[in-house]
Amino acid sequence: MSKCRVCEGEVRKFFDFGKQPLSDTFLTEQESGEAYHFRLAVGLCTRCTMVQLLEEVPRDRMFHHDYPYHSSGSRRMREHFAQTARDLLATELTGEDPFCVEIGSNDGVMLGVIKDAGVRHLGVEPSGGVAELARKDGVRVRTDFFEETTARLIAGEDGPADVIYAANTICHIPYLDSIFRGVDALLRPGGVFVFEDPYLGDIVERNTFDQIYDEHFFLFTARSVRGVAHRFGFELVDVHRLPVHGGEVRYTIARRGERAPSPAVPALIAEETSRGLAELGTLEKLGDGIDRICADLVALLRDLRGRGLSVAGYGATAKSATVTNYAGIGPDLLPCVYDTTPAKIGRLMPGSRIPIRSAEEFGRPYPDYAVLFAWNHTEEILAKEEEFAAQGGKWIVYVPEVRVL
Ligand code: DWN
Ligand code: SAH
Ligand code: ZN
Repeated sequence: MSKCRVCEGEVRKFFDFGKQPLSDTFLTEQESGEAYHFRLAVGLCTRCTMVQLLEEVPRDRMFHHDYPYHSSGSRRMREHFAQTARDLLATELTGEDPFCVEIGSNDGVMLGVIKDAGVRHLGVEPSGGVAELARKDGVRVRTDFFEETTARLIAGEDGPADVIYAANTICHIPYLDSIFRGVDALLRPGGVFVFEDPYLGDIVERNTFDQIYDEHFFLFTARSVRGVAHRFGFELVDVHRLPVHGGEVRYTIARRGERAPSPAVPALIAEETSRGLAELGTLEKLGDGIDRICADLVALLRDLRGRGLSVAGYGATAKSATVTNYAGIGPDLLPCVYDTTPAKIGRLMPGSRIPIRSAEEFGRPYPDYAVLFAWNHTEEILAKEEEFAAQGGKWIVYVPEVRVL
């Protein structure tokens, strides 16, 4: 039995992927296969309904100078964050000399737009390499983990924040108590804490089990977020479903009593209840889908290889580590994966040790089939690589089920 990271209640496991490598550690050919492994298992807190991993990976093993993910690698995500910045500027950053803090600002994709508007800002980003990229664009960044102590230091140096924003970061942080105490120390009265993360409702609906990996410690629902906010004197005052990264929710949180909650909050929680998202039985059914998808994908790859057809992967995503390692897909079934990220090219996929090549080499020559590991960027990638399909190439997707497009 494992204890809930939020309320110390009992966490009941509903799926176990066994030992897994870190999803964003890309070794070179020369480095041995003896990489760090941890047990990737996920469960539901029977008391506060928070869905979470059972084992925590030490944060410095994941988020360090060489963290490879660049948020700006997708055009759609650049547009999404530019729109987010414009919305925050128009709604929350309207007072005199407003101040915006972003937790997990990565390469500055969102804060760059806040900076261009001439608004005071600060990114808090422990991964030094991506923080440096943001600085090169003129974004102010503190290379640090956001937590209570950091928040108090920022409040002392820069004063209170009008908005504290985070995308795809709060679900990465097991120590939510320190986060909320930090937000309380830094947020001005009447300010908001806004964050967006993958939504358990979408993961269950579309079988996107590869959203489960080391960095995604929590899989949130409106109900579980409302609960954790409440514990620390805050209130969930708004929710918005977002189409990015396969389905997310943006949560708006204010100090209790400061803002009236939108009807969207109880409406989404009622929907979650009717779908049984806080019931072990519902979540256990995910497992049937995971095993079926992995078996179908391996069978398809074996069949294609057996017929002498060439297959490659597209997008060395963090998510794909869960798929390749749980399904047992190695270079024999999938000889290489193409990706645009400089820090991944020429290295090996975690665990499976499948070589990664530059996406520029994708057409030299095209494989017969390509597994779209970056399925959350389907529209963007299919448009960019239209020549692949035009020349008879076929895309393989595996969520919500294995399918040749
Ligand atoms: O939560 C997280 C999200 C925001 O980013 C982090 N924990 C880690 C990371 O997860 P991911 O690696 O699964 O994210 P993406 O955005 O699905 O990764 C896309 C990958 O595909 C990148 O390595 C870049 C690559 N790519 C590409 O080669 N060609 C992406 C696009 C759009 C392309 O056209
Ligand atoms: N916000 C970006 C990056 C998401 S990747 C986007 O949506 O694309 C997650 C980021 O969170 C990484 O850049 C990682 O270094 C950062 N991170 C992890 N723990 C953190 C913490 N305690 N405080 C601030 N950033 C953190
Ligand atoms: Zn709990």
